[in-house]
Amino acid sequence: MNKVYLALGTNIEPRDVHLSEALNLLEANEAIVIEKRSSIYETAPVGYLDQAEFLNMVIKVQTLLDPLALLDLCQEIENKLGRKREIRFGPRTIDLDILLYNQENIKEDRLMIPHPRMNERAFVLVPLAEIAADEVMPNVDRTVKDCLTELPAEAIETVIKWTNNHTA
Ligand code: PH2
Ligand code: MG
Ligand code: MG
Repeated sequence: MNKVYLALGTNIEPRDVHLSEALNLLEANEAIVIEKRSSIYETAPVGYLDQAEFLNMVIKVQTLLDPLALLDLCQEIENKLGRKREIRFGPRTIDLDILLYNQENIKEDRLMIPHPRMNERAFVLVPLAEIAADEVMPNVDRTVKDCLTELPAEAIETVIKWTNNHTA
């Protein structure tokens, strides 16, 4: 079995429905078991600023899929949920990113693991630290918790636990 962390992000409504559908589709795959999930966070957009706020979360999965097969599955789920690739870093119904795959460092045309931008992103490190604070990032040999403390407080403050206030 392989231990993997995945990040989920969405900023097109209904955002919480897109998260649940992505989790259901992952779990429907017999080669994947979701072991842990972080809280859902509402986060300010990073990279391309003129867009709506995101919901982000991180999950831990056990899987028999190799990294590229897992990437294929993630992209298939993104497509099923109506993902359009228009603006880089722009609005999306769902984004599924592989953050860590065991302790492997992978550099292929289609896939880099650890995810190349995760260390700078509070919307990834805050939920990841909630479920995996002591996990080591094999590209920098430091724990998630340590990487998180290097981010500016202003960035961490834009990542806020989200609760669904919209159900009757
Ligand atoms: N994803 C991006 C670009 N910017 N900002 C937030 N807050 N959350 C995201 O998931 C996100 C982003 C590209 O994947
Ligand atoms: Mg992404
Ligand atoms: Mg992506």
